[in-house]
Amino acid sequence: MSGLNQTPKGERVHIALFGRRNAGKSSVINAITGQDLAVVSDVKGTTTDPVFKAMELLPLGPVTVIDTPGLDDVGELGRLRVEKANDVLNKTDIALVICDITEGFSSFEAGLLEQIKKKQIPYLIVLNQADRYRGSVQERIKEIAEQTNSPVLAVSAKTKDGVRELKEKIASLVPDEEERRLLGDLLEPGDMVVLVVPIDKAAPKGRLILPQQQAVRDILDAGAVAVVCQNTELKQTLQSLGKTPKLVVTDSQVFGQVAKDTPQEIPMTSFSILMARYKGELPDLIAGAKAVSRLQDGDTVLISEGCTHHRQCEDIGTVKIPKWLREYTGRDIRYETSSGTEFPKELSNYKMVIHCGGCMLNRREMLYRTACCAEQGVPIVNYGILIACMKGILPRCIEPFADAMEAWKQTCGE
Ligand SMILES: Nc1nc2c(ncn2[C@@H]2O[C@H](COP(=O)(O)OP(=O)(O)O)[C@@H](O)[C@H]2O)c(=O)[nH]1
Ligand SMILES: [Mg+2]
Repeated sequence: MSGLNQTPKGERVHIALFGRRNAGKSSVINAITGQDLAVVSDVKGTTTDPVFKAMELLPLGPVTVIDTPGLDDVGELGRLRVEKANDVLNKTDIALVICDITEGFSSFEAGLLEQIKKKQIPYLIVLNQADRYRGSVQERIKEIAEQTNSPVLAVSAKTKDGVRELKEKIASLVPDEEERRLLGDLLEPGDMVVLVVPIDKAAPKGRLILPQQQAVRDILDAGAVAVVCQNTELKQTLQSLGKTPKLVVTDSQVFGQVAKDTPQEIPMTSFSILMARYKGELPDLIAGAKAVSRLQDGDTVLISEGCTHHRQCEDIGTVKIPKWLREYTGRDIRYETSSGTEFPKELSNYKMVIHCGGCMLNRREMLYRTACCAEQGVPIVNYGILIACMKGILPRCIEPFADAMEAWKQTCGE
């Protein structure tokens, strides 16, 4: 269990359970994890907010299980719950639709299924409370599978019948995405990468932040060598290496100085550009950077951060970026902010969205946010790309990535 909390939330497969109140969603979670984590209640509608739980789910490994409130509630509270559950769908990798086997599949579940299918989320219909069913469970499975044209499984959260099969089925649903790497795909064994990590007031005490840790790990996984130094030591470090590094990766905040201190022939990029590529589509974000030069006085810009309690980004989003944008554009821009799992649905009032690197969000969520922006015609860019753009060094930072260079030439390079 000790390794459990060490897989960052943004890296875990997110499994969400949906269904009517009292179908047994919370009970099923308890049954598959073998732990009493979720609130089970005889009173309808106890769970009011989606509950996110990190856990080890064999044979799958570390996952985040999301217990959603019952969705069939009426009235104001019910509507709120439905909305929240829809938000959950935007970060769901695998959806389980839980129904009471006796009650079966109604138009309510059908509506839910439609949403899930529209978002192309792998899913499974789980008929729970099989211990209470009076007829043939096998017949019931067949009937509902035909009715829904979907994979169906029966379980009893109470007796644990079918629970092992359910866990195996969930594991088989994990999307087989090509494995994405932060930077390992750019490296050969034996390559050297210099990571520039400034230690300033904003740096957390006693540790490195997530993108830095992940970069070190990915370099090691590639059989390459990571050299970590502060920006103040970069020049000297490069001189003493005895070998030309394959890449220099720097924190965005010291971009300017690092670009100066890194000889032109050494490819250079930033942690946030690596993260943008890892979590989303780099070319889309590059295209978004162009919007900066079109900003006018009085325009509103949304600054969106993926984390709520990791304060290290705060100062960048609320203080530094507005200040730099003011200097760069000379415009009087208005800012609104969003943070955590909240992302506004209505974006048309914003001239652009400036997003953090998204190290706390999963790729599905980042792609969803990018798609929301695209749908409403609002350009989106992230911190690192914006900063590089304002400092005029964006082309250099994306040189290692052909598709991003192409997007740059097509849009920003005009
Ligand atoms: N007999 C039986 N009761 C169950 C089963 N699963 C859940 N329940 C009961 O159904 C009620 C609602 O369960 P709960 O997990 O809170 O449902 P939720 O609202 O979907 O999260 C509780 O009283 C549970 O004990 C099951 O497999 N068999
Ligand atoms: Mg519940």
